Amino acid sequence: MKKYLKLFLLLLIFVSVIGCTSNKDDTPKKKETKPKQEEKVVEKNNYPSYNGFLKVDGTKLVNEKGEEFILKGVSSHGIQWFGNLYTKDNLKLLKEDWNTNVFRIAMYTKEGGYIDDSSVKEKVISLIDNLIDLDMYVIVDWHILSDNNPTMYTNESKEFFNEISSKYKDKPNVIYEICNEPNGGTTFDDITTYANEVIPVIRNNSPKSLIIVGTPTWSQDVDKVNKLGFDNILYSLHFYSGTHTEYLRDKVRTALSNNIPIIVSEFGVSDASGNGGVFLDETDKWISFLKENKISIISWSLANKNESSAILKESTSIVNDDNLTEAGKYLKEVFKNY
Ligand code: DCB
Repeated sequence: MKKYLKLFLLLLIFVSVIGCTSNKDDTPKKKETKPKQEEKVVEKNNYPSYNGFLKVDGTKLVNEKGEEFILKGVSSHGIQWFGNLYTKDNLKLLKEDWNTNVFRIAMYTKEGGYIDDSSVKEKVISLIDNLIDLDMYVIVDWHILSDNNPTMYTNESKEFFNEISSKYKDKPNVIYEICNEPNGGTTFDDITTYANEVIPVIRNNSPKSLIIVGTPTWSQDVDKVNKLGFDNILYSLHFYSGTHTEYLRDKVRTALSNNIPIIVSEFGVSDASGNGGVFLDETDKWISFLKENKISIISWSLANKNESSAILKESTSIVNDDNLTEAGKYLKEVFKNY
């Protein structure tokens, strides 16, 4: 026993001497680089429970405390087609493994969407409930597309947003995108006419809610925006890397210099059809530009359709690494580092 005690004491002395000599070295130490974390990248303070209602401050998004905040996440494809993919488990994977804090619900108005079949509203509500449970932000997107001018269904839109915004009036999670992509010659004046009808309906129920407004030419003409007379509005810029390049980033630069707050509520690594490519070099350029300007990003789309913008391989349904397409693998890394 004594022998062991002696050995132990010697060891103790040895260790403390080594400790002292190494402490004498006061040259700055290299920071330890943590091993790259593969899964579970949940960032503290990244979710609605901490940040509350988001606000627009100049061209930046801030949380309830006035701290800068960035939304990052994935958009659904049309919920009338791919609704079965948007399970709570998949949304949880997007939060925990992809480091996203928002999910966008693309509720098409035409093409079998809400105007054609109002029962898709029930899917929207159940998705919102799941996202609130998961402590994520959720964008409710009135996904106009073939109905190119939002004034075509102003009354239906008011009715829909009235119901949703009164149901979720106290929930900072819920963000309203009132017209996805005006196109077919729709002007910003048309959009203003529509917005001036719909925004007061939402704000009457939920005064602090954040609202996203689409811009002409499939939400590309952010340089043509004349600010609306409401607070806490973001204007959307959508891009598809195979089609939209530096000239569209120039429109963003113009908008920012006009003090227009921007969100990329939809982007794809494909061309503008949702297919072709993928165009990862051009997307890299977009992402570093947007990150530099602290602009929020939402990618198109969580689908298992045979098109290059879809993040899941055909006939798969769970958002795990085995099932990711090239777009999926790339986008996961984008969000983990954004
Ligand atoms: C937008 C739409 C979105 C569309 C994607 C890709 O449209 F917001 O709904 O998604 O960008 O085109 C695609 C799906 C397809 C589906 C098709 C119709 O990926 O699977 O068949 O919607 O529902 C854009 C964006 C940009 C331009 C044109 C469109 N552009 N567009 O620059 O010309 O005509 O759909």
